[in-house]
Amino acid sequence: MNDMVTISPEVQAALAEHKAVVALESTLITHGLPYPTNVETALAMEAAVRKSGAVPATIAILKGKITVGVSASEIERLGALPYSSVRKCSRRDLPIAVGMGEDAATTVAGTMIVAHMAGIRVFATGGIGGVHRGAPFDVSADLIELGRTPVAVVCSGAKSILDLPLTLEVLETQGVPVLGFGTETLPSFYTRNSGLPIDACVETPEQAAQIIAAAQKIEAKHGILITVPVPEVDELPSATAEKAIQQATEEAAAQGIHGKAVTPFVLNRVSELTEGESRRANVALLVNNARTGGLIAVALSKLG
Ligand code: PSU
Ligand code: MN
Repeated sequence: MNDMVTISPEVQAALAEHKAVVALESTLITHGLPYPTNVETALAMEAAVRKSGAVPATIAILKGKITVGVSASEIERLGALPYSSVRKCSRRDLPIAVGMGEDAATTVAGTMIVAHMAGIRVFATGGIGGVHRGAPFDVSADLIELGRTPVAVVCSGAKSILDLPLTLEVLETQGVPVLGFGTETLPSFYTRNSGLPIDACVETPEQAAQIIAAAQKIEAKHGILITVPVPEVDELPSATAEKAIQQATEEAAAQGIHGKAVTPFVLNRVSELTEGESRRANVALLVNNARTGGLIAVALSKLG
């Protein structure tokens, strides 16, 4: 194993025994949710993975050390840091954070890279990055990473703050299968159905696991996207979500917010505009995806 990566004893033991492990990211802790909701949610996601019978492995960079299986006390410490003081690490940022000995959070792309280095095949999060509305050259590194790193990402699609049709086009170009877990259409984060068709619908964790195993057997070099709609009771009415997103995106542009600051700004502003409803949906889908990721990882571990 690469000596740049520290793996917790629990995760190490699970990997050695070919048990189910689910990677979890840290950007949603440092940039996606406010304190203390971020810490509570990260711990609730770990608990949901465990309840499904798998071992959670939260990934972050702690004082320059790439860490797989961040402890609860480190999650608490990261979650309480002012978000501007923590680097949001995608592929390009990883060597900077490590080289400079920083505390840093991994995005979907960053977490996929580390999960793959550690031998973890399933990763659960909220939403992947995508192509930004009105800025078709702002393509999240998450999409490119999905095209080149063989990890299955369980999520609620891409945030509806993005241009979803263009996001699907880029995923197609990158060769990434997009599966729906009990759905024929792409979920759009706060809402269950974007109306956009995807590649296949799987009804069970076992079916999802079969596709991950098949990709591995044919030595596919790319990831797989497994999309799970937000639970029905937690869904936002799509007109409410749409209106808030539209306004938040316009405000971001007007304030000159760009690059990796856009997503955290818009998530926060949408929550203000919906009086916290969007944040409740976000937390609910995160925990549900962690649970589902756990079930898929368990099914995959049974296939060898
Ligand atoms: N899911 C959430 N909240 C988040 C994210 C995912 O519920 O904050 C993060 C992920 O780390 C993802 C990032 O990689 O948002 C996308 O950022 P960008 O659009 O800048 O690529
Ligand atoms: Mn972006």
